[in-house]
Amino acid sequence: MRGKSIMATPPGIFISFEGSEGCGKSTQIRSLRARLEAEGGAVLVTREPGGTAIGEKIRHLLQHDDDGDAMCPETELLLFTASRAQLVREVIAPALAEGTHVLADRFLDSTTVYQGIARPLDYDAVVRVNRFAVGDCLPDVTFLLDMDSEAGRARAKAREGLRDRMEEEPPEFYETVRRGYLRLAEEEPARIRVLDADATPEMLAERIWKTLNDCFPHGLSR
Ligand code: T5A
Repeated sequence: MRGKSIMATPPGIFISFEGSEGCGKSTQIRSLRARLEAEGGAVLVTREPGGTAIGEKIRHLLQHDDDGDAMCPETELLLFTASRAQLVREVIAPALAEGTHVLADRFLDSTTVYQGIARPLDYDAVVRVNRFAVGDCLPDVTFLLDMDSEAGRARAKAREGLRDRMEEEPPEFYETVRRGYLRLAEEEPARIRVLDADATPEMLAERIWKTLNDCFPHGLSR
């Protein structure tokens, strides 16, 4: 039982959210955070790239800095995974160890799909670099919010914001991303749960909550 001083604190649950641009990850993370906190859970939200001082600098270079235009795919891969390596050791692993649930807005599946499938890089090499960066810190559950990639981009573009280099690819790139995610979900159906992101935010939130309760029938502590 959580909170008994004579017992070790059970680790938090690690939940990642994946999908192409504008699929609603941040919206669902906000809902789930509120629900978990209402149940008394401690919750940490992370976003990638970023989430540490080093990671935020990498994020700027990867997404917003005009110097990033010259970036080759190998450098892009190493920067995304460098940001994640720092986030895992500085933030995610310590939080899980003290019993905090972690909700990650993107994690290693983003790299597998964007760099390993959509970019012209060797897939097996990307998987190896990915695993090296995170060690044994892997999500317990991943929600893949799946929707038409152009409809998702239209949602994302409707918002004002900084220039994002990663959102300037041709439509085929994002279609490849979508198919790549679905392929991963077929390979790992126990971890990656696919949800139709065209549903209303409220319906999606209910499906996420039900799935989590099915995955952790004895409560959201272990
Ligand atoms: N990347 C990232 C890599 O290439 N490799 C990697 O390893 C990693 C980690 C990150 C970029 O970097 C790439 C992938 C990305 O290109 P980002 O700035 O973090 O980019 O942006 P995204 O992750 O793409 O997220 P977005 O902020 O664009 O979208 P979200 O969080 O999925 O969506 P959200 O919740 O902000 O919603 C978008 C809009 O849709 C509405 C919301 O109100 C909002 O206006 N909305 C809905 N509308 C209708 N129905 C629903 N169900 C809705 N849910 C939300």
